[in-house]
Amino acid sequence: MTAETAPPVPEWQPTACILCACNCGIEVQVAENEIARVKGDRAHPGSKGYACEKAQRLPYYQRNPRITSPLRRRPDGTFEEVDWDTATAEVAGRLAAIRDEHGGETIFYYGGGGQGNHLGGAYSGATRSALGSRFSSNALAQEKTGELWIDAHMFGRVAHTAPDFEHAEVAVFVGKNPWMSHGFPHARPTLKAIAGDPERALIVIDPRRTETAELADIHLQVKPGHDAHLLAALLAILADEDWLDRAFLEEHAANYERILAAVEDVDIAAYCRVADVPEQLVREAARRIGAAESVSILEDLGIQQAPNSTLNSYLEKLIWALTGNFARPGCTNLHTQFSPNGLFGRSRESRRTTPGTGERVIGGMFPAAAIPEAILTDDPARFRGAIVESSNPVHSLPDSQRMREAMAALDFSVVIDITMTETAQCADFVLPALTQYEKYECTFFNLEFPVNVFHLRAPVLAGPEGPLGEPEIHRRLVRALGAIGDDDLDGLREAAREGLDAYAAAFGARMAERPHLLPLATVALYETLGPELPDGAAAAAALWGSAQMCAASFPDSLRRAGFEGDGTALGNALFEAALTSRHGVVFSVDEHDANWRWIAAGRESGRIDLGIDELIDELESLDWEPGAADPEYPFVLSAGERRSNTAMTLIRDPSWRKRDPEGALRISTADAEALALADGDVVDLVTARGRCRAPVETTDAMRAGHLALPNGYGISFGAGGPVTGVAPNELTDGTRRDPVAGTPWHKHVPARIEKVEAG
Ligand SMILES: Nc1nc2c(c(=O)[nH]1)N[C@H]1C(S)=C(S)[C@@H](COP(=O)(O)OP(=O)(O)OC[C@H]3O[C@@H](n4cnc5c(=O)[nH]c(N)nc54)[C@H](O)[C@@H]3O)O[C@H]1N2
Ligand SMILES: Nc1nc2c(c(=O)[nH]1)N[C@H]1C(S)=C(S)[C@@H](COP(=O)(O)OP(=O)(O)OC[C@H]3O[C@@H](n4cnc5c(=O)[nH]c(N)nc54)[C@H](O)[C@@H]3O)O[C@H]1N2
Ligand code: SF4
Ligand SMILES: [Mo]
Repeated sequence: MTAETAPPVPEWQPTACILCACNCGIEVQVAENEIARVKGDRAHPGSKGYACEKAQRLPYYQRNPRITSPLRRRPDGTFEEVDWDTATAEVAGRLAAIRDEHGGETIFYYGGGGQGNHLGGAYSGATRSALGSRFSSNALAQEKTGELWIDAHMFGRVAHTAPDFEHAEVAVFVGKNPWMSHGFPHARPTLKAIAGDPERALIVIDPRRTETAELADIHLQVKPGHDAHLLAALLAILADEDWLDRAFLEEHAANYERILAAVEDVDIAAYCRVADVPEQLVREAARRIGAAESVSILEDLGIQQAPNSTLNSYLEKLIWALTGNFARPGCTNLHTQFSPNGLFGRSRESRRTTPGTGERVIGGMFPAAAIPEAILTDDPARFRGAIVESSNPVHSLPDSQRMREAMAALDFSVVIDITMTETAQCADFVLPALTQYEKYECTFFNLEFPVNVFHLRAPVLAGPEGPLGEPEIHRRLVRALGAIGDDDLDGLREAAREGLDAYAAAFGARMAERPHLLPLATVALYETLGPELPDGAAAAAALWGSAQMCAASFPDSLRRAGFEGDGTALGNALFEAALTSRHGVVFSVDEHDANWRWIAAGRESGRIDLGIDELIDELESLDWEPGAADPEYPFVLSAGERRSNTAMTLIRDPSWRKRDPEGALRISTADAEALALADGDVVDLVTARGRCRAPVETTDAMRAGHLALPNGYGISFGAGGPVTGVAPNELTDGTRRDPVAGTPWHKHVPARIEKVEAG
């Protein structure tokens, strides 16, 4: 082929990986409207070229079987296609009827974004407000609400922390396997650097010898569900051997007397024994932490979805707090946020409680595991309508069977998704959305310190006819609900044409004049500023409000990142940079002193509050066997382990997995021998809520008595298509959950195994 006839080499286009919350910057080459090649984006200021192997499999996300028309359920249970005008009018009408008869608070909202798509969720606030809906939730209320509740208690207003493993002398992971699940930038190179440096140490607390534990200097192979004992013993040793930073506590902490006394009362030997970890090894870990110049700690699902989960988070945070590993390089730090609602800034408990169960609502999030109970109850405030967006709760909430019953008991439900999910199959209406490579998108998981990054992605593929972006879906619903009047937005578009300064003035004045528009602001921005944004970026209009909020909350941090101006001008500068930086933009840079200013801004004393009486009570009355042993179910099952071939339910084509297509049940070599099981043998896994069949993988990395099933399996490839592997929540029980935050014990499911005889 000559140079003239060779097809042009497609250019590399910047975007991001959406398969975990790291959202590494990537570049893709597109051929025939498909992602053909993927590589890490060196120009991305956060990930700087890093991407793991999963990013290579993103084309499979794009190949999910698509819904291309709104679908309405017929009386016989099947779906029929309807046009958008019919769909919008009927969905708005059905939800409005529930609101008018029972009150908007009986309509709940679930989701609003997966790992990388939070822009749609920003617009959903307008729809919810138009309906008077007050309860919402998402996956965070199955994992992080306990931790967020403690953060809010400790810090007050700016209340979410970032570890700094890049600079930490000692890194500790509690119920977290970052080699597989990531969770912080450059996870694998950072872990290797720590493991390879004799001056630094890696400590892992996990019942399984995970890929991360393989690299560790110290692995505390705790008995499942006994982290509270282990962490309490570790704290007791730190106190007993005088490793606490008393000067730090004196200067910066409050209310630590009672928790210190409780920790000092712990019987170290007995607690190590019940956690089944040698006391000497726990002492070694405590000494390594105590002697270190800097320590960073990260907890995750292994304790957040297990007995005592909120107490575990409290004890985990006390490790760095009592040793003064805060507000310094290599330690825990607070961080800025660029998001529409201060995602983690409002993590306090609200005065609302859940209908039916009366539980806490933390950070505005309804305890996800309690949703079926809040539907299947006689409480007059019970949920009757649901909007589910970018989430698959029938698959991801505990007890799928009960969630299906709950969906069927609703007066009306609508699902907004790209594909026919398990949840969509239970809905009354399904609205098709564009994928994250066909529209403008962004993530609000910007959770880093001292440098924080925001990335607006532009579409790289053309979407099919039919699906819409979520901002447009919400605009139509809000308009159909009549929440924005004909003259409400008059003149704003003209102001936008004059520039952002004129727009800021006009928009501010309109909101002050008509405060009922404030909760509808994202849709108002989309309709007035949106059309004036370059390159069809109307969906990014809501970010103008986020940028203003970010500038108002963190002006010094933005200035250090190079943004200039005061008031709305500073926000405008950030917005323009976010809009035009295709590889992501550094929006804030901080010094470690900022931590103390942020605490002082929300709390006069400027101190970290370490006393949480409710959890100290729980510690003082800790059971030896949390989660109650039942002889009928002698094993503890971790239902939903992260492996290199899992990505929640983002990819449905089973052929994306080159290994382990069925999702093996991991079992210890000792248990396998006792049950005469070999690799590949098929077993029935039985719990109080279900029975599932899976092949086994025997391994000496598991503790005896512990089993693990992967997450993300057990979904169909297209509605009615084949289902591969076990859906973990066919086995779990939503009533087994944390008393403080309601987080379900997915990692601690009592189970038994029955061997399936060949043939
Ligand atoms: N490859 C991949 N990566 C992902 C995801 C994915 O689906 N696939 N999902 C993303 C999401 S949504 C999240 S929230 C994160 C989760 O990331 P992780 O929390 O790291 O993931 P898990 O594998 O579910 O659980 C972590 C560890 O908890 C351990 N564990 C089980 N029981 C106990 C216990 O009683 N005590 C202790 N200490 N540990 C226990 C397990 O052995 C496991 O190694 O991963 C993200 N990254
Ligand atoms: N047993 C057990 N259960 C668990 C866990 C466990 O470890 N064990 N882990 C829990 C955790 S930590 C999490 S985070 C949750 C995850 O559970 P969910 O929050 O339900 O998240 P996903 O499975 O990622 O579902 C994302 C949905 O978004 C859709 N989607 C993708 N892109 C778009 C888009 O651009 N627009 C729209 N509208 N939709 C889109 C996908 O098709 C998919 O249906 O599961 C929880 N459930
Ligand atoms: S670490 Fe997460 S975001 Fe980064 S490439 Fe891997 S799966 Fe994608
Ligand atoms: Mo998660």
